[in-house]
Order: sequence, then C-alpha cells, then structure tokens
Amino acid sequence: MFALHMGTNPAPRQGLEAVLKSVGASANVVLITGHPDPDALGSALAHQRICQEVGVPCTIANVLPVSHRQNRAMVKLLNIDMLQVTSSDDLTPFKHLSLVDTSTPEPTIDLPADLKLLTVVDHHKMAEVDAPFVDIRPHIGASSSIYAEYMAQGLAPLENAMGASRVATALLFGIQTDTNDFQLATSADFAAASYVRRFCDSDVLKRVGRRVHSASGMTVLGRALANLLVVRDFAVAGVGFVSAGDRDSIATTADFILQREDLDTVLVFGIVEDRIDGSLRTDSPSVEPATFLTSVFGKDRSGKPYGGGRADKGGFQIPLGVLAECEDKDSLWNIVEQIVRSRLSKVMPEIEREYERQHPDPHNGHHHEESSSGRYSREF
Ligand SMILES: [Mn+2]
Repeated sequence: MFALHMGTNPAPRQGLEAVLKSVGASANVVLITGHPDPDALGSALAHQRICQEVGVPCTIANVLPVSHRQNRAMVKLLNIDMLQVTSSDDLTPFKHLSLVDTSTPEPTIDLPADLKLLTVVDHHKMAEVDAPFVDIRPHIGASSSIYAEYMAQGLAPLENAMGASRVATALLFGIQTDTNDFQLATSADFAAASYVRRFCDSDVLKRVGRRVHSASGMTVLGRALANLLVVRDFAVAGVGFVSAGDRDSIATTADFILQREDLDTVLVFGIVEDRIDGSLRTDSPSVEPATFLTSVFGKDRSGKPYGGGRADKGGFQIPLGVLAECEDKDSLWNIVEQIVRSRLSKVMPEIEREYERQHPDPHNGHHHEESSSGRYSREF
C-alpha cells in the first residue's frame, strides 16, 4: 500500500517513514550491491540513520570489498561500520532487506528465502520491483540526493546533531562522485548538496577529497603510458597483471590518459584475477561506450555483453576460463594483449599497424616474447 514509483508522490519521505515504522523492531539490513562506492555508502548511512530515528535496528553489509582507495579512505575516516557477508547464513539474523543505489540485490550471494525486500531507493533505470517502498528516480544524479531530500523534508533531519556530520559528509561525497564533481548534477542534486554541506566535517572532506594514488596505481599508470597505442584520437594501453585490490587503478589510469589533449577515447585493460578487466573513457560525442564495447568484444554464450557503461565511461570483463591457470604469466599476457588488439582492429584496422610500427622485429613480425618478457608478470 505504500508502493511509490518514480517519485511522483509528493512526499515519498512519508512513505518511507511509514513502511519502516510498520516493521517494528525487526532487523533491517542494507546489503550493498557491487563494490561499495560513495553514493551507496552515503545512502546506506542515511538509511541507517533514518532507521535509528524510527527505532528499527539497521546494519550495513557488503559482499564485495571496498576497492577504490578513495572509498577506503572514506570508510575509514567516517568510521563506517559494515558487516562483511560471505554466505547467506550471515544474513539469517535479518528480517528485511533494503536496497540503496540499486534495484537488484548483490548477485554473487544467495539471499535467505525469508529475507523480505522492504525498501528500494535508486536513481538508475526504472525497474519492476516488488517492495512496500520503492523510490526510483532515473533523472536524479545520485541516490544520496534522494536520501538528503528525505532528511531535508524532516525525516531524521541533519539538524538533530547525533551523528549528523558523518552522514552529511558521506552524502556529499555520494552526490559529488556520482555527478562527476557536479558536472552532471540536476537542480535536485544541487539542492540536496547545499542542504548537507553545512553539516559536513570539513577536515574529512579535505582529506578524502584529495585524489589518492597508490604506489601500485602509479605503476599501472606508468605501464599504460609506456604501452600506449594511439590511432588518431583513440588510445589503448595494456597494463599487465593487476591485483584485485588495485583494480580501480585501471579506471583512474584511463581517466588520467583521457586528459591528453589530442585524445578523446581511451581504453585501458589488464588481467585481474581470472579475467581481462578494462575501462573505457570517452569525451567523443560519437562514441557510445556500451555499443563500442559490444562491437569490439561481443557477447558471452548467454548473450550478455562483456561490457557496458553510461554516456562517458564503460567497463568490460572477459573471463579467462581455464587459461587463467596458465603458469607462464608472460605468455598469458602476450596472448591477452594480442586478443584485445585483434578485437579492436575489427573496428579500427590501424591498431595492428601501429603496434607493428612500435614493435619492429627483424626476425618475425609476430613474436615479441623477447621484448616483453618479464615486463608484466609481477602482479602489484
Ligand atoms: Mn549512484
């Protein structure tokens, strides 16, 4: 009876409050989908605070680790307490599930059959979700903006001092991150940000806001720059083996290279655990990341594309299957590099020629083991 769609109801916040109050003291869990990012974390903290106000015990949980260094700094400096869930057993103490910044539960874990979906607050694509409270607003820049709006409208308002600054700071990071530092912000995002800003912890804002690059992230960047293949305004760079904890350095490297003035599309890829993992960044009005990645890498056997994305960025993951067991890391990397290059040359034939030009081999144009041996085998 409280189901709300697309924020058309004049005051979704009353709906959320009523639904939470209706469950009494039964335990709620906000299970974050994917690697926790600032928007999910900000929304989760806000949800937890609202639960506290209405007397519902609420735990924030995650399955995948916080992988981006800046996000780890945020979790640490804001003291965000999360339950690390590894199996569905960890979720049995909870009666109700709340989803923030997504309408799909984490797919890598089976949910207990009796865990009921209670609330969904999201700003991604409209989805058919069956829950007592659903507030999905595809036109807003961040889920954190939606939660900030509930608070501004009087649901656990930040004016009540208790724990306000960490929630406000997390919400601001969420809005800032998902709107690309406000470049994509709507008026609702600006209104939300200006409401939370005055409650923020300025010191934490300064400390987390500083872009942090790890030493290994710098190494990834260095490898990418050393291996950059440029064809007109497009660049591709393979970075070799990257540890799971440093996966985001592939994305930050692509962001960095895109700043080169003569480039408008950048693809960076490496091997992370048992897959090829890559990031695409583009400023080009004619490149649509999801379409580009599908035309290059195609789809898996179930018809799902290996990559996807939004207007200016995308990512792809291609499982290596049994090849991942290959002990000879240099050979495996050579194969992966060759595959990505040959896939790209389907849409951009000049790539192969540019590679040959950069790697002249007097003996055989197709073997480069000697020149690349040992360069990428060390994971960092
Ligand atoms: Mn978001």
